[in-house]
This record gives sequence, C-alpha cells and structure tokens, in this order.
Amino acid sequence: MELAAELEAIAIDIVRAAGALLINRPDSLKVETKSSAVDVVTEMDRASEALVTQYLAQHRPGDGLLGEEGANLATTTGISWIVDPIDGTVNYLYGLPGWNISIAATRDGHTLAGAVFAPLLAGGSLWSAHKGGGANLRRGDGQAQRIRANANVPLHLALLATGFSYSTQTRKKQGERFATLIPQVRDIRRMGAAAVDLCLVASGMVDGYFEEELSAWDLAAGELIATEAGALVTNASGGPAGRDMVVAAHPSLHREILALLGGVAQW
Ligand code: LIP
Repeated sequence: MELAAELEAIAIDIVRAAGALLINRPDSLKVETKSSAVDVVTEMDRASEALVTQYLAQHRPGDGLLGEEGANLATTTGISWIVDPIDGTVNYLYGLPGWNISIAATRDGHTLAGAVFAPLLAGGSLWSAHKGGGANLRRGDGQAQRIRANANVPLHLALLATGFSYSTQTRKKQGERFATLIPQVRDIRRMGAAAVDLCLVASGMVDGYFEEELSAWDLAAGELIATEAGALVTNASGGPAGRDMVVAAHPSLHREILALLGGVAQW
C-alpha cells in the first residue's frame, strides 16, 4: 500500500479508537477555560489526545505530533500528525451531535491523509481521504462510499455553513457580516465543529462553508477531505486557507462566495 493510503488507514483506526473512548463520557465533565470564558477544555479532550499520542508512539514511532491540547513532538520520520482530540468541544459538553475527532498526517507542510469521525452524527459518520485517492464517508458499520461536493449550485440557492470565533470582538464583526449575507443565500447553518462543516461540504450536505480564526487542527483533515471531494478550499482572496479565512465549496460556487465575502470586506 502506498504511504498516503497507509496513513489514511491509521487515521481511521485512531479516530475510531478515540470515538469509542469519548462516547463513554461521564455525566458531569470537569471544564476549564482557555482563550476566553466560552473556549473550554474537558478532561475528555485530554484523554482523547493522550490516546492518540499513545497510539502513534506504538504504531508510528518517530512521527511528529501537534495536538490542540498541547501535544508537541518533533518528527524524525518526516511525517507529522495534526490532531484535534475533540473538535466541537461545546457540542460535546452539551451532548449535541457534530463533535468529532479530527486527525491529519502531513509531510513538509502538505496533508497526505486525514480522518474525521463524528460518532453521534447520523449513526456515526466517518470521513477520510488520502492525497490523490478521493474522499469517502462510512456511516455506522457500512462500507465506504465515495463522496463529491455539490456542483453548479447558484448562490441564492446555496446552503452555507459557518462558525463563530471565541473572541467577542471577532463575533461582533461576524454577526454584522451574517446580517448582510443571510438575505443572499438559501440559509446559513452554525453546527459548531469546523472539521465536520468541511466534511459536510465534501459530502454535499451543505454547499459551502466559510469561517475565520480556525487553527491548524480544525482545518487539516477536513481541508484534504473537501479537496479530494472536488471542493476548492482557500482563504478570502483565493490563496491558501488559514487563520485569516477558510472558504470551501465546489469551484462553481466558490468564486461566488469569495465575491460575496469581498463585497463585505469592510468587516
Ligand atoms: C471549534 C470549531 C468551530 C468554531 C469554534 C471552535 P474546538 O473548535 O470547530 O467551528 O466555530 O470557535 O474553533 O475549539 O471545539 O476544537
């Protein structure tokens, strides 16, 4: 098996193992805050990151690791993993579906493989991809199904997803932008987990997605999965997606979303 496909298989194993751990959560979680009073971390985020770290140490010794909750290992093999042990922690805290484990394998800054697993979404939804190999969705215990982003959706009929920052100042801008955008599209969803939003673009369950202030662990796996499903993933000016902005949609809609966001550039 080629390396990228091998790494995808490992990513799938890891997110499944972390999902099994996270499903068995205590009723009441110990919660601490991070960048703001609404940015939280629980003992389960840390337990999930520890599981991923141990798994990689055993199966991929020497690989690097960057985790949302502080894991940081340099690579000696050239491969590094970017891990969000719970993306959508607020959903997890409230028992809402959509929280997920997101993990990507990278080399020289390029993502080779990734998997995103949302155990409570539609009976368990596991998206995965490796570079050049297309994107797949497995539901429950089902077989992998090839997925594609929706093509040729006109902007006024587009269902978009977005998210809001943990920073109050950024949220104010985002609220103002929302008011301008919402009359111009079918509707906008805020589901609460960036990695799943990107995978929903990949599987045609929303037409497009935009959000700013994402971290590498929110973005890496979902970006590859959306790209492998035929979506374009960039920032607001068509350059590499990053903390400034992530816009994901099929190329036929992507340029219209960029124009729409450009039209509200004063925000
Ligand atoms: C969350 C993202 C979400 C975003 C939140 C946060 P976390 O990740 O998935 O899309 O709107 O602000 O970044 O913090 O739950 O891993």
